[in-house]
Parts: sequence; C-alpha cells; structure tokens
Amino acid sequence: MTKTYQLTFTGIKVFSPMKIYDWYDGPYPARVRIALAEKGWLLKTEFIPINLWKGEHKKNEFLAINYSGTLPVLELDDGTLIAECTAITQYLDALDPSGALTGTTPAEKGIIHMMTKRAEIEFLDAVSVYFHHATPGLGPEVELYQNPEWGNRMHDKAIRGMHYFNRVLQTQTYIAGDVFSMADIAVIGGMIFSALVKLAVPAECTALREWYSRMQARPSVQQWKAMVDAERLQRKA
Ligand code: GTS
Repeated sequence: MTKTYQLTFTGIKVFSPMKIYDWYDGPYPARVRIALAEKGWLLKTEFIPINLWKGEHKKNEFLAINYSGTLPVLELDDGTLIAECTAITQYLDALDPSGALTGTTPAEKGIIHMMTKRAEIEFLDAVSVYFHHATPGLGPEVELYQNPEWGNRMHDKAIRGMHYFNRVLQTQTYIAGDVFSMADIAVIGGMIFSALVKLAVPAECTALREWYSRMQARPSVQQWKAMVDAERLQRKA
C-alpha cells in the first residue's frame, strides 16, 4: 500500500517523504522538482543522485529501475516505480487535487495533456536530441552513438517550437490557457535545457520571453533554482 500520506492518531494526515532518482540540475528532473515545489513538497522529498555524466543511468542497476534509462523516477514506499515526468506529475496531482497541475475539468485535462506533449515533442525533446547528437553531450564515454545531422535538425525544430509557443502566448497567459499547469512546467524545462546548451530564444519571441520572466519569478521555480545553486556550490567545495 502506498504510504505517501499517513493518518496519525489525531486524524491529521502527515507526509511520508517520497524518493526520487534524478540528477540535481537536469532539465527533466527540474520539471518534477518544480511540480513538487508547487505543492510545497520539494524540501520533504528525498533525492537519490544518479550521475548522468558518469553514465550511471545506462548501467544495468538503474535500467532495472527504469527500462528507458532516463531520469527522473519516483519510488513509492511499496517499491512501485513511476518514470516519465508527466506520469509523476499526474501522480502528485492525484495526491493533491487542490493545486491541480493537470487540469480540473475534462476539457482542461485534455488541453493540458495535449500542450504538455507538444512542449515535449516540439521543444524540450528536440533540445535534448540536439544536446546528445550535435554537441559533445554527456561525453564520449556516455554518448556511444551520435548523429550530428539529426541533432542539428532537432536544433532547428526547437527554434520552430519556440516560435510556436511564442504565438500561443501572444493570446493567452499560460501555455494551456488561463491557468498555470504541467504544460508550462514542460516549456520551462525546454527553456532550462536551452540555456544549458546556449540555444538563445530569438529576440522576436517577446511573448515567450515575457512569459519566461514571469515563470522565473514564480516561487516554485525560485525554490528549484535555489536548490540547484546550493547543490552546485556544495559539489564545487
Ligand atoms: N520522457 C522522459 C521524461 O519525461 O521523464 C525523458 C527523460 C529524460 O530524457 N531525462 C534526461 C535523461 O535521463 C535527464 S536530463 O538530461 O534532463 O538531466 N537523459 C539522459 C540520456 O542519456 O538521455
């Protein structure tokens, strides 16, 4: 049985820490960390580092945890493993429907799902393929196959994606409409990855830039950033 919430003798539900396998400054892990922060659970979560730069995510030990060899992965108290940022976010939302990140009405749920998928396909995943194929990526020990032509195509796709989301944001406040959602978090992941690989947001994408400034001011994003900065400092020391 999942014991993420436990009922105490006073009848008050208390939080039992969740376990997440991730790498502290990764853009996909950022999506789940920001979702956790939105719910006020970031500092109550246990993070187990899987070092991407050493290729730990491709070792058999981790592949037994996630067949896809990617981060993040959520492990529940009973050993249940949930990979994929969208699936993890959906799980968190089901625990706390009050701050819905995945929608409340059927239409909202459908649109948020669609825009999240679009954020991945058209932007975030494209930036990721660019990183792994057209740049040194995680280094020669980890990147055993690279296809720079494919990577560069994905670079162009990501830029097209930025223009698409810029158009979306010219007529609405958030990626999936008028409420902040998992779709915004997916595009934030794309922006974080773009910054890491020095993929600049085109100057003419003013709506996207303005939206990102608003997102960066959000307490959840600031909390994620503070956590990453603290760990970066700690690792340097
Ligand atoms: N579809 C997956 C999800 O949404 O969770 C993709 C996860 C993913 O690609 N995660 C990255 C990864 O494991 C983590 S990070 O690059 O953002 O830090 N990449 C390693 C690799 O070799 O692809």
